[in-house]
Amino acid sequence: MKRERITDEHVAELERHGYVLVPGFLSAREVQWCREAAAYYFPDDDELAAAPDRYTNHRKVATFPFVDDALNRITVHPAILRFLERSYGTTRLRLGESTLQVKYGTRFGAGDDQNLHNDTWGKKSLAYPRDDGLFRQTFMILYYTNVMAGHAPTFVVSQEHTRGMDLLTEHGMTVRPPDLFPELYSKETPVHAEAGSLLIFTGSTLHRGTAMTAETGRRLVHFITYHSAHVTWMQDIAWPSGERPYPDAAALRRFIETSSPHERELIGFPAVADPYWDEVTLRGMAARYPRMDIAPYRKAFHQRSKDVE
Ligand SMILES: O=C(O)CCC(=O)C(=O)O
Repeated sequence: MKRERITDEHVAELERHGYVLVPGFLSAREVQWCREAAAYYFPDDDELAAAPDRYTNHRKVATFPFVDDALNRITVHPAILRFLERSYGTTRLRLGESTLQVKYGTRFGAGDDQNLHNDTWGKKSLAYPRDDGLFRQTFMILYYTNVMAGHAPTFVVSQEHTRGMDLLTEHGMTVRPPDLFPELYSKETPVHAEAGSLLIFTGSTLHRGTAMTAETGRRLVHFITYHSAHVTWMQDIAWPSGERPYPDAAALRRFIETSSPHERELIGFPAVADPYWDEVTLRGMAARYPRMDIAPYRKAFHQRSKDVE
């Protein structure tokens, strides 16, 4: 049997510290594909230096579904899904976020250091969060460039120093500024990661992003977040629903057409066995997504219809 890319040792470290780095999670080829796919959105730093006027106000983030499929496939990477299924004890998972971000060296201007914070609330949550079992949100950062000192490493604080700490400060904040919490900053460590490494951390783990301090170069990372489908009160993505003029609507259609039923479920698409499927929705879906294999949904619907006869 092939060894899992995210091993039991990684999982044990995640439980102990609240974070774990998995070096070499992606192969060099996968990293190359993702960098090439990211070129659709962001120039590399030499290109930016050569033609800065062309990139005035250019975007620094891009979100799923991506125009180039390599980044969509990485979002549902089987090794990530197997790790999550083992952690949650279910295959019923939901994608919370898949966002690409770039930072450039100081020759293009200074960036910002974040304060230590936790992400338990994700981007939004209707309810007070929990960071255990089915309620946990799992956060991941895939590094597509080498992120060493000067290249904006993520800083983390091991939960060995923070376990049991309230998720909110007395002022109701998830953010802990250095003047109020200097002892936490004395415990933080930078995550130095080679391209292809994966950082996994839990919602209650204190961490922060930092600015590039190197003059040249860029940092390209991919934030991917999942939670169990049980947790319906947090972090859903607003999908592009019209075809035009949005290129991401076409990208979403392509993702749906080329994915398995299970992969579609990860973004909230109705499952094969869902009572949503009937003659009308089968026809509508086939028209909306002409290249999608509708057969598994049709088969399950006919089976259900026979069962009630
Ligand atoms: O970019 C990073 O290394 C961490 C970013 C982060 O913590 C955030 O945006 O909340």
